[in-house]
Amino acid sequence: MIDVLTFGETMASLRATGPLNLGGVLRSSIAGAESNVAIGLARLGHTVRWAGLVGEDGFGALVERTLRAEGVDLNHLWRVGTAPTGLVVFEPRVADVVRVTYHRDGSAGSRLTPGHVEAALAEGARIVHLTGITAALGPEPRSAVELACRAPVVCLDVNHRAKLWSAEQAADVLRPLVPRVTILVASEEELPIVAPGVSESDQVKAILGQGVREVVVKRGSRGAEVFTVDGSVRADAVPVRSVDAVGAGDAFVAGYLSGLLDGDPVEWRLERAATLGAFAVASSGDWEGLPTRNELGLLGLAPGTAVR
Ligand code: KDG
Repeated sequence: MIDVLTFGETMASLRATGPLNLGGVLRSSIAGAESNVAIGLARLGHTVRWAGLVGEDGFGALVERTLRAEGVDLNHLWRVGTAPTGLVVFEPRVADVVRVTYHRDGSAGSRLTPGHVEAALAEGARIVHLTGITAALGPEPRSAVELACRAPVVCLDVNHRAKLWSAEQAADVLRPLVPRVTILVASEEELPIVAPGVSESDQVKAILGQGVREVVVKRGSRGAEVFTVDGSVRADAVPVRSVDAVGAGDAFVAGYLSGLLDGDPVEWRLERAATLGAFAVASSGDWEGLPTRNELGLLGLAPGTAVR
């Protein structure tokens, strides 16, 4: 059985070297929260399948070629001629602040239906990884997420994207899914979307009370904490020079799930999650800088080290 099945929209990405209105160079790549996780896991040697739709265009071919090159299983990738591949543009504004613009309305990826993922789900996976982004794409993608929540082990990353839907809309859709989730991942700001309560501890209690096994709370540069019915474990972030923080949350999830698949205790899973998050922050692109297994120790090397 495959280790992880994930699905959603993967777009072509364009990263600008400066403000868009001044012109300049755009570097093309691909971006999508779920495929970022898939690449992170594949680089660490796990078997991972991504399902979704791309347009029959150059950007769709880029998505397909990139994921294939990264060792992600694409048996359930669909090419459609009736809609274009979505596009996301990253525009650096000032140091460490990037503006994100989507061109994804009516995109191929947003035409995902339960039918597209049914077969992949039937084939099974040790973990099914989902994000709130897919549920935000429309009623059909949302139904696909709801269907996937019937899998035995589900990881849901809230991944709220305010440009796609409001916190209230997200809460209406995601809260009913919580009882089906095994591992819930959220930033501190996202917790109120999935649970009632004024304080974080009330929110975590409410989530655990619905049968969720692990609540993973991301605290950015202040690290992360995992809550279970037995208590909590926390870890610091790994300090690195920030180059591009986009994708750090997905890298964190890939590290956490990798540790889980390896049978590691929560402490070690968090350590790997923090390490992958740091790799993403310290390198340009959503996923390009993620490590292979034998590179995991690289961040511990002294600055200026040449690895020969
Ligand atoms: O987590 C990084 C993602 O946000 C980025 O790759 C684009 O998937 C994306 C989205 O929908 O925002």
